Amino acid sequence: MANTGKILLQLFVVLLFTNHAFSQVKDENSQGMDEMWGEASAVGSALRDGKGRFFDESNFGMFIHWGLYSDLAGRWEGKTYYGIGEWLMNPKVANIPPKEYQKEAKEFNPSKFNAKAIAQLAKDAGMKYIIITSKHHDGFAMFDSKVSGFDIVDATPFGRDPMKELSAACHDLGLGFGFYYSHYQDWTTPGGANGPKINEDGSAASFKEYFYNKCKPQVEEICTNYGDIDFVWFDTPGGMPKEYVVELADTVRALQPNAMLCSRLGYGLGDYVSHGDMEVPPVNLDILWESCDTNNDSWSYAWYDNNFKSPKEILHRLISTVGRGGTYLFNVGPNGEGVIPKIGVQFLEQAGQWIKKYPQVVYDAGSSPWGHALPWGDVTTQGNSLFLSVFDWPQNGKLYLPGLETDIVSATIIGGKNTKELKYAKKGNWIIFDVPYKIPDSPVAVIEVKLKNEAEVDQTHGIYPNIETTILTDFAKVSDVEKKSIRWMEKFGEWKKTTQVSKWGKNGVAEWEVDVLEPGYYYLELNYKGEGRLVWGTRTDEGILVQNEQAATNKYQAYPMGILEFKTAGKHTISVSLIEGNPETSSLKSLKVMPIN
Ligand code: JFZ
Repeated sequence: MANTGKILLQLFVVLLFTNHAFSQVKDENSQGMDEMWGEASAVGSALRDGKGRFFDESNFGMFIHWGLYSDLAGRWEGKTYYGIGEWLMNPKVANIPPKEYQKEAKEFNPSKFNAKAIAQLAKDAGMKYIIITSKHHDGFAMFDSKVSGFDIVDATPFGRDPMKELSAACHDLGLGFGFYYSHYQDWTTPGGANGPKINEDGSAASFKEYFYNKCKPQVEEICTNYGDIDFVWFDTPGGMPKEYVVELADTVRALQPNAMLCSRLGYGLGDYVSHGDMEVPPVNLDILWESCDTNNDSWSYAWYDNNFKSPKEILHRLISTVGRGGTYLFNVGPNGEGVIPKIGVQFLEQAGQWIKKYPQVVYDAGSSPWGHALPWGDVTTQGNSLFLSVFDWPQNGKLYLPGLETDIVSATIIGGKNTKELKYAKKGNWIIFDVPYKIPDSPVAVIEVKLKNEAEVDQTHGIYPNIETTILTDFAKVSDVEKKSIRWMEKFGEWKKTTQVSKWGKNGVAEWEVDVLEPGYYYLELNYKGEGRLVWGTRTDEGILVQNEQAATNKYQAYPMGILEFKTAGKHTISVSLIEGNPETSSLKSLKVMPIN
């Protein structure tokens, strides 16, 4: 892709991540969650100034959600509330009155908290820094705060400052350290967003009072009492008046000039963009950004939540994030005793053991010249070397790579004693590597491809002879339709996001260019939602038409359409149109092309 085209695409993608286009979840008592988030943009000078280098090179950090809610563990008065645990007291969840919630502090005694063990886990997992919740939306300070009695030292039997211990442990191990701080929302402090509307004395509470009596002085505390910090991670600024955001940013920059601020500070004043969808974006972004994700389903500990991401899944999301040009901030949730659940610990340690063998794949690695994930895995780079991380090892002894235009010097399976030079051949726009039938390393094998020069790649999506290809509408050229990004919650607090094509006009079409290695028959599936039964037509530039009717529901789902034939190898176009169905509500998400064997 030409550079300007690439930048425009990236700009477009950044715009998609701002909240304005998204449907809103409204609530009478409090602002909708979408409105709270604010925009996702950043000033973008941090890397030029050198300040952003540590963030940019690390590529992997630990996020920790830990607070009073961790002790409640997703349960209130005997009833379990599923969804993100740190929102337990919110009216949308258990609706706990602030006074009653505050009383819970007396029960909170995380006596098994071991800062050294947590910092060591981060290090063993291959993470370079820790960012932990100093105060979440519930208003409870997990540090020694002189400006609020609702903090872990004053209000609990524990009486220690775990943030002192954790910041010290990180500094000792050479890890970076930073704080999450909910600057706008404070659900137990009068005047905080979505907090009590009246003060103790019955007078009307103002945000100004909350800001000057609690928020700003606490931010001064976290920026003063814990040595040098590398991050301040503010959150959910949507609706916060700009003057306060500016004042808070100035406060942090004066006290901690090297701390990186994430975009959730608000008003584009952060140093890097934070995406919060527990997801890896589909397209490379050429800005400083991070994807935050969690190791199970909730951010904070919940007693029932053991849906931990496997070591392979952790590595896949990490490497794909790095492949897209970002940094992966991966969350764990210690419980009310201060302990991270065992399965989560084991999986992180296993992922870390793999990273120790392949540090060059992750740290300071460049993004994928393909600009998007490949069906078998993802690509990261160092100089003229490509690292192909193969998550789905081929069964037929061939690994296929489309679009590489630079000459290859060598291709080698790396990873200790399994090192093996590979034979390869060129066919059309494709490189075909001869690989062993058995996966050379588990859970992920890596092939280093040394190139003569920096990689030049034709980013066209390939149609592979041995693995299915899913192509999102993000990559479609469209006309006479609406293409937009939407997001929605399934489980409470777990956001899903997709780009969709809907509002089909008379000539409405979504079109993809693909590169076919082997002509022949392929199954075609479309992923869509809508009402009733829909008829879709899929055409190729060779005059092949696959037209079929299938059901539709209000959730995205894949449906088989039939067999698509490519008569010749090489570049083709695939165009999808809605033939019958409600043109407003019929929405297409992606297509899938699968080899038949
Ligand atoms: C926020 C918090 O409300 C949540 O409790 C957690 O701390 C998470 C890391 O951040 O939730 C968000 C905020 C923004 C997005 C998603 C979840 N977002 O922009 O997609």
